[in-house]
Amino acid sequence: MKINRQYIKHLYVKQGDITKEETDAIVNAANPSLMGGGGVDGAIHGAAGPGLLEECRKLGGCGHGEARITGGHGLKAKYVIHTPGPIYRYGNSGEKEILKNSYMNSLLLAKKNNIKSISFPGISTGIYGYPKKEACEVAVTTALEFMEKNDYPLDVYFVMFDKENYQIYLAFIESIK
Ligand code: AR6
Repeated sequence: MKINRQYIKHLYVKQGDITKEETDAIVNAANPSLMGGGGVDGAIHGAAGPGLLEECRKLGGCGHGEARITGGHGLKAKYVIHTPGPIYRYGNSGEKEILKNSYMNSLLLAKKNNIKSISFPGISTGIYGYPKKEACEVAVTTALEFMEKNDYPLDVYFVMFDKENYQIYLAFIESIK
């Protein structure tokens, strides 16, 4: 795995509730309907209020690994980027590629909208069942690859709800420094 160390200083790891973040954008681990759900999706819609669902309804859905952007409505973040990650089965159905696409497409949308700071949850590591350590490696390496390829060093916050994920991110980033 090739690591681009130059951009590691733009990565931050936090433990907490992503709906409280004040970055320009927060990312929602959505499902393809974009009509809300459980987990972080439910928390984001709950905190943003009904205007978010109304805006999402007009988008007409989103494939796994793709991303869509809306306003933040009642959130502190100006934007929400919605991306359905892969549903993890046995790891041999393209899950890694789809997860990478979720991070890459979210970051490309961030660049397109001049977003300078973004918060990600651990996409697919809840209800969708992706193994946490493997998901962390995809998240971190894709963020670094994005910054290098696009020469767009935005601040990327990984906001982990659970302690296990938080510690996995801290350890992985430390290990690649
Ligand atoms: N802030 C940050 N992270 C959170 C929060 C929060 N408030 N709440 C949960 N997490 P999940 P998925 C973490 O299940 O696996 C929804 O129903 C959680 O601990 O929310 O991508 C959608 O509509 C976990 O590490 O998303 C889809 O149907 C991570 O967020 C499906 O779940 C992702 O867990 C998507 O499943």
